[in-house]
Amino acid sequence: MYLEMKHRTIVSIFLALLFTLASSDKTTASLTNDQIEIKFQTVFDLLSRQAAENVQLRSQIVQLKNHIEKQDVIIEHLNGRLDKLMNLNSKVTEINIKNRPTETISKTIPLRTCLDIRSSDPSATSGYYYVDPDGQQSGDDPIIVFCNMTDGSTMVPHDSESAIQATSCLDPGCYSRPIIYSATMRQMLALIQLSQSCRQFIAFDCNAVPFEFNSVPQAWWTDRAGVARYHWAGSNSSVHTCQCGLDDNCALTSLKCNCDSVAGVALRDQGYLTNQDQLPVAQLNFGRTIVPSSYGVHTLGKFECSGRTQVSGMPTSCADLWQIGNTLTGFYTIKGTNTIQSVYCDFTKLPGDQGLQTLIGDIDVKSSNVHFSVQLRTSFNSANSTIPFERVISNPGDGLDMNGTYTAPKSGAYLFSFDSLSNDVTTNIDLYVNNAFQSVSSSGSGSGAQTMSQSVILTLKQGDQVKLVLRIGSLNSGFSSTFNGFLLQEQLTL
Ligand SMILES: [Ca+2]
Repeated sequence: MYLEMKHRTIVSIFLALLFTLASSDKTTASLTNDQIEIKFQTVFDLLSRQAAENVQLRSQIVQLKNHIEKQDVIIEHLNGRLDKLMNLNSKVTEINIKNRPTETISKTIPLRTCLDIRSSDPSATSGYYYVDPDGQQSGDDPIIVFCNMTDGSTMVPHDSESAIQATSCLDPGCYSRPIIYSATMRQMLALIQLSQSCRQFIAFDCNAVPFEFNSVPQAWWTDRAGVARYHWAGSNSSVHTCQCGLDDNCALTSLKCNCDSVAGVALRDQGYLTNQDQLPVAQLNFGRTIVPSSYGVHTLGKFECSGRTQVSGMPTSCADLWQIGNTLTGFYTIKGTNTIQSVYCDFTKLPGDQGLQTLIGDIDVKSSNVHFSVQLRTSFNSANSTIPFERVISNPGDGLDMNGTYTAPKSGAYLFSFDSLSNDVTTNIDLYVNNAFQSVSSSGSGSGAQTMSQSVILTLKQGDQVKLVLRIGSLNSGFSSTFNGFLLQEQLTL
């Protein structure tokens, strides 16, 4: 369009010039033939240059068309690759679903660890599964992990498992690589709580790229709390070391890592980080990779946990209840010290978190019915003798024998009370526990019968014996003396 307009403009100028020359007698008359020829020549030169320019522009248009066609081919190729990637992604998803055990598909209730899956289905094969370490219907959504069914370990994938070369830079830790896991930190913390041990493999292929140079750290990894760590194997975070340092077989015996030798040859450090108070690795930092021939390539394994913490015996805390599968917040019963306790468990928290457990109190639980109530039928005045209570109102378990001695069937706190009617003499009744004096009930020496009573709470062990002894005086007949006792709170043997 632009060319066409330009061409038309030139032609119009040419025609206007001809018209001017032809129509103006004065102009025609005033111009010589030579002058006219020069003007015509100028116009023809202008047209010739314009024609050449048109040819050049047409060539550029052709080039642009070719370029656009090439771009279309590239776009078509990229669309094809995108389709392939999408197909691959859908196949991976399909494989993951197929690898899930039947029960998780049919019930959509993922188990908590791979070990749990293997326990529920010993034929389950290694692959990707959904698990929910912090419990179903609680906390975070289920996560997808790789289950190694050989040992039942649960392996959490992340975005930095392949070998990745650190980009070149000079300063310590100038290269930084945050690790993005397929699970939330809460789910990984729950997995740690459920597991006997956790670890993470890390390898560094190096050529003149040290972890530490002239005692200055050049590289570190960051733990889950954001703390920089300088050990590359084991669990001891107080030292800078690699596996060869732990094994005492590094390239230079004076150093603790092969790569720290800064030799111009390919070296490798690798090992497992095992401190589960620090794992998983949250970030990697390397530096001093600026030398043209140097390189550092890191490889970080999945975060893997194995084994299952066990709760032996009865649960004694909300943490125990969580370990054995309770994950819904609410009131629960746990074993206390010789008692049964009611607690409130807030399972939005994990074991180790503040506020997981709130003690409500002891629950009044007795392992059996323990009480007695007996009466004296006849008058009794044998000094320093155990008072026999012949009439038994209640005595489950036969704790009180016919001689008047009560043997505690359970350990715990007991309430004893006795009420008597003395004859008109001074009367003292002593209470003994295992033949040791504990308390006395007395009546004065006034005329006529007098009432006397006492109550006492005693903590007894199973088998302790309690009896009432008439020290002096006389007790009235006719069921006017009563001896009662019952177990207030049992010291449970759990
Ligand atoms: Ca959950």
